[in-house]
Amino acid sequence: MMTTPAEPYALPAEASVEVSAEEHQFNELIAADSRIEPRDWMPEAYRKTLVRQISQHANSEIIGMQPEANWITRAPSLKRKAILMAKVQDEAGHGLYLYSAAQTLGTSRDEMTDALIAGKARYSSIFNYPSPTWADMGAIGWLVDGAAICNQVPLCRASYGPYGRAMVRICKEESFHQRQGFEILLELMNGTPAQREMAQDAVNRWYWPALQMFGPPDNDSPNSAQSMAWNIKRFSNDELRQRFVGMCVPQAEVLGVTLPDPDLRYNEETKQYDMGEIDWTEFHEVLAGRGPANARRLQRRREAHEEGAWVREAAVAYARKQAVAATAVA
Ligand code: FAQ
Repeated sequence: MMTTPAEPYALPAEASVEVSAEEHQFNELIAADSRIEPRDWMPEAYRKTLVRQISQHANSEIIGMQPEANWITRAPSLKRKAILMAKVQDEAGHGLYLYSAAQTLGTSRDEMTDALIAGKARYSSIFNYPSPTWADMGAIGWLVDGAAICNQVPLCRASYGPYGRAMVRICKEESFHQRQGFEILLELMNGTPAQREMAQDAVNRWYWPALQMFGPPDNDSPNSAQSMAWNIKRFSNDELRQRFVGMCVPQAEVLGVTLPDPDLRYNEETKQYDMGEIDWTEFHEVLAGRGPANARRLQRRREAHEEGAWVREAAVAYARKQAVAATAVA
């Protein structure tokens, strides 16, 4: 047993706490900004935080397929349809990498799926908004994937190895998603007055929910401090939100759209954009299940799960058959 003078997570300054050798090693790895792997010992609270964040993230990717899947059959051209299908399939893949990363922490995919379809698990607030027009495909790609990249690039350096490595691939694909959304909006903004109006309307509806994706303000974010001390999160919710707004402004100028915040202005002193008040009441309503599309999203997820039961059964039967065949050969 030994004592550690500098713990990576908050302890009273004068506390002298006995920690086990394995906990000491964990602390050293975090302090050295190294990776924690599934074989390594980790505090239960670290494991729990990761399962919480990674499973919510996986759920978001899976539920996040719905607003765009809504437009696959109605995409305005074959090319647009092919691109949109590829994007929605990418989101399914992201969900799978993330569920796999969470499984390395000892939580089964079935547990995570059951919690999601029972309405007990979180997923990102952003996917509880409807996508009534084609321009929503542009706004989702530009703003939602844009916010996702801003939030997720730092997660490529998350201290938990399987999560950080999954994020590297996810971020590459999200970059393509963001560009395709930007390009849809650009084409609409170069189109007819009705198309320009449709693009602006979509930006108006998605801008504020996209800012809410970064989570509550820092002074109301119970998990941030500990997650940052453990090198899971690298920046606070407000820092990333601010960075995102700074990225959106010049891109909105290129597009010719107006960001729907009358208080948005550059502050020469801080060298950042001051922004208007975010509607946190709306955010909490959506988190409580009372957003515009929460019920519909969960209902669809449940149906898809039930409709896919035969595929799971067939896969299990096939695996059994393969195992029997392998034993027979051996
Ligand atoms: N929605 O203490 P904090 C995507 C919850 S993927 C719902 O600040 P934390 C790709 C939070 O869980 C989008 N809940 O929490 C795509 C916590 O509740 P809990 C998903 C939210 O974890 C694009 C409570 O509030 N991305 O878009 C939200 O330190 C297009 C207190 O919050 C990720 O999941 C929210 N917006 O920070 C797919 C990224 N914000 O668990 C398809 C990874 C907060 O205590 C189409 N996650 N909450 O009951 C993260 O970076 C973090 O978990 C945050 C929240 C930043 C989301």
